[in-house]
Amino acid sequence: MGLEVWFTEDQTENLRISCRVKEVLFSGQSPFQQVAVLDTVEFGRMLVLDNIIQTNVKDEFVYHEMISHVGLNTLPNPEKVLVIGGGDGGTVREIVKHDRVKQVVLVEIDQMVIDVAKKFLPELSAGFGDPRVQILVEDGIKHVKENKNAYDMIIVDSTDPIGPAVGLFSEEFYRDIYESLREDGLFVAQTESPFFNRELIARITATINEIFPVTRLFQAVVSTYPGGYWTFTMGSKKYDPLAVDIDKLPKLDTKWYSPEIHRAAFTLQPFVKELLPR
Ligand code: AG3
Repeated sequence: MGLEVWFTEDQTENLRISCRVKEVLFSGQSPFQQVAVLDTVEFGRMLVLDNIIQTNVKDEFVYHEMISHVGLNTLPNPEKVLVIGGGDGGTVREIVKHDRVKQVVLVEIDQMVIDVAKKFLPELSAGFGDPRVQILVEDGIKHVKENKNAYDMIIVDSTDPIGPAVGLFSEEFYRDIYESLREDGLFVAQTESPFFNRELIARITATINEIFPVTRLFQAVVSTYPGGYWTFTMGSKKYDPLAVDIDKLPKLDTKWYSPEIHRAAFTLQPFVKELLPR
């Protein structure tokens, strides 16, 4: 038997996930974080930031489809879309599947993430070549502050609420997002695990509920994230994702999202429901 090399993420102080590694394709320190691309036996190529699994070519479709299509299909006319974070490109790849989208702005703080995605994760970064896509390497918090009434949809495709991403989970940021959206806009953020981040989800949904007329929590299964069960939170100024006529949704080439899933993703188990504001 050959040499065994394993990568381990500490998902909590008391829980770890390990993946057998075939090869370390890239490892480098950016001004913001440790950036690595691993070729793993189980999940194929995997992006790891500060030793936290971000995405991999095997299960990435779940997260990227859900963070994009649920919101896009809630809006009648999502012309201009902003992605904050998401430097791997998976979210942009899903957004450009919609003909109604005329412009996508990706604001990623770390150039190194974009570079390694282009080089090692072409399946994800493919959308960067679409002529509607503009990439800005800057701070997303600053960008929303400086661009008022500018977007139909904003997607917060962030890392966990530690280090550089803390501000992307703050009340001030959600208020700036509200201002950065057009009058009938909405936003979707990844909001962690209902097993391990219960206070966070309760706080976020309560905060968004104070700022936006419509607050919705939805879920999907992401096998490499803590608990394997993940949430997304939507704040909307006008449109309710549950009021969408799912029989009229556009046909999309997807592997997780579907009209039925658009509806079903909002069906929450009691232990998740109890996190929502009453
Ligand atoms: N964003 C990371 C979600 C959080 C994963 N957390 C964890 N593994 N502890 C994913 C970025 C993909 N575009």
